[in-house]
Amino acid sequence: MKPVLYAHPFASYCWKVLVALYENHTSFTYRSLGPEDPQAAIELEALWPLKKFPVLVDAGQPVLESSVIVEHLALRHPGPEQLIPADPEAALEVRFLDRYFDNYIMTPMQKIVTNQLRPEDKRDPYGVEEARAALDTAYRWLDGVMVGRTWAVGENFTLADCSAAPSLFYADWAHPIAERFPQVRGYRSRLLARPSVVRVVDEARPFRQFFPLGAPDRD
Ligand SMILES: N[C@@H](CCC(=O)N[C@@H](CS)C(=O)NCC(=O)O)C(=O)O
Repeated sequence: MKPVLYAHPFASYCWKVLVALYENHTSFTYRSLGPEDPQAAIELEALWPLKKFPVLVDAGQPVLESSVIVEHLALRHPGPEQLIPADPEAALEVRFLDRYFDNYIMTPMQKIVTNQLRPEDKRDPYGVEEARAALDTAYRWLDGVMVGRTWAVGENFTLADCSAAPSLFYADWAHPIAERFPQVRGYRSRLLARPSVVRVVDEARPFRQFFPLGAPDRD
């Protein structure tokens, strides 16, 4: 039986898993969490009361959290792209960078975006200022790391790149990656040229009008 993915095409954490699925041409059933399938949201809540997505159901078992889903796919549905290296030391670096993109790029990016969704009198400009400063620090550190690397941990595309793609895509929209970070800008461009990422970006295009800060006319 094919795994079932509850996800939305515009949702950043869903991209992480979709990129992994597309990298390995893994067959799955896509339950899109939109008005066209209200039952999908009901099922999601029954699977995961926190209602966070993506959620994968494989062989009848829910698999929760995007990074764990990618690890699960690598174990149960391996393909030509080894998204978790066999070498345990290399795997540690991949997992660290996956955490880096989630915690230090995605989280401050989401702070800026969700602030915009709040009623005007409930916004948090100081928190947004802090998030922008945190992103600049995260870009600066990553700029040093990416010198001489094609992908996050070297020459092979991994889980860390699956995380980097959505986090750098949307972070650059929320708080542009400055020209003084050429390695990060170059890495983002390489990610956006990767066929699996081209596919998720294209699938998300119809929803760009809903980007709370206004989507830029690029990418
Ligand atoms: N740590 C979770 C984060 C998932 C997450 O925050 N997903 C967003 C969509 S990108 C979501 O569920 N948003 C709806 C909500 O927060 O209620 C993961 O890695 O799967």
